[in-house]
Amino acid sequence: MNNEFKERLRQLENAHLALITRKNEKLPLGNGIFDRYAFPILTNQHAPLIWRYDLNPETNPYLMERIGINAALNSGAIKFNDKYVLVVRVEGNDRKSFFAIAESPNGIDNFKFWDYPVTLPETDNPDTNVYDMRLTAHEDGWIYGVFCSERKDPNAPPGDLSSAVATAGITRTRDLKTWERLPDLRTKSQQRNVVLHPEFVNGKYALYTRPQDGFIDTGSGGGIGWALVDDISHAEISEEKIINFRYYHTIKEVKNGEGPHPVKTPKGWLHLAHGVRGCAAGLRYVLYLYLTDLEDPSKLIAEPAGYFIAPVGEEMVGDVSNVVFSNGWIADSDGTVFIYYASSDTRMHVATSTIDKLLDYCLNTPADGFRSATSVETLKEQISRNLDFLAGK
Ligand code: M1P
Repeated sequence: MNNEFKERLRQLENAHLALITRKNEKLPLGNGIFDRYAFPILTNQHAPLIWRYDLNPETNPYLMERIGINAALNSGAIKFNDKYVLVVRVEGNDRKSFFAIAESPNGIDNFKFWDYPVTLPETDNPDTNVYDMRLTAHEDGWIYGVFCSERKDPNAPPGDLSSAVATAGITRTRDLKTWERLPDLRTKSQQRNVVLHPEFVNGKYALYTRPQDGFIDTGSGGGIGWALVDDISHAEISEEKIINFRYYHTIKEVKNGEGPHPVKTPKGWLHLAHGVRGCAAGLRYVLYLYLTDLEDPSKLIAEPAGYFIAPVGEEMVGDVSNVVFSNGWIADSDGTVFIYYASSDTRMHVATSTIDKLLDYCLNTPADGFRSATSVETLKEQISRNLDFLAGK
């Protein structure tokens, strides 16, 4: 090993260790609903050196990166063996995504990837790309991972190398190490953002869906759907109903999708979702919350107007700019909620809140009145209440 190689390796190792052990800090003076943190929790640079470099000076004398990692994004999340565990969508420089596990002792920093990525079995129809896994520890005892499986559109005309078909792939595990692949979800339309509800409903598996006409466009797909399935090992949707609609001139005008599975709270099922609208800069993705009935998780009971989290600062820029996306959160037994979100399809962040705060936000933030005039009326009511209060009435 020559000195130059040795010195470069030493510097790479020091920089990597410093990055993955950096302490994260809660940013001061948030909006009272949730707190942001100073640093992303995972980036492409968090990927282990043993993934990216051939460390043998005989075969890599210049210590070049051999397998580049482009991004660490949309991660499923679960508390497992007392660790905060993410199933990260890692995207290589070759544009292929795969899943890899990163764990942290405290949920806000020191996330470290396991040595090997997830070996996800294929079906008879191999996936071209897999991404955005939602994890569900189901009451049947398995941990399920439902993800998007993307394949080239078999009906694309010759020369069209972009058209794709999105399907929900289903896998399950008990230890996050060995994964069993089940047949893909059978459904009439294309599907992304499919999420398994953690409890049986009427003795059946319940899925949040997002029916869409095309790979990017949801077309006539009206929003977040709900479907019951008899057998998860041969999951087929015969009936789907929309439970969270898209509306004109809202943050989810173009499309929306369920995030991770909802959290059960004393006041209902708390849902995190993404909403998409179009603008001159392209699509803008933000996160929003809604609450559904404890007895009937498909029944909406509250939905604040507008977004819960939108991209700010460096979050606004990346491979696909102006995007925040979440498919993982962890609710701890003390009521703390760790919200894991990706910015601009590039890096992962954490925000923290509590069940009490998120319920207060859902139940007491004004709903959308769908017109400028109704927004002004809502604002005037609050101003007037505040002025009365400040005047001591
Ligand atoms: O690029 C933003 C997001 O676009 C897609 O979201 P949706 O399914 O709502 O269209 C997904 O590909 C997602 O991975 C990505 O972050």
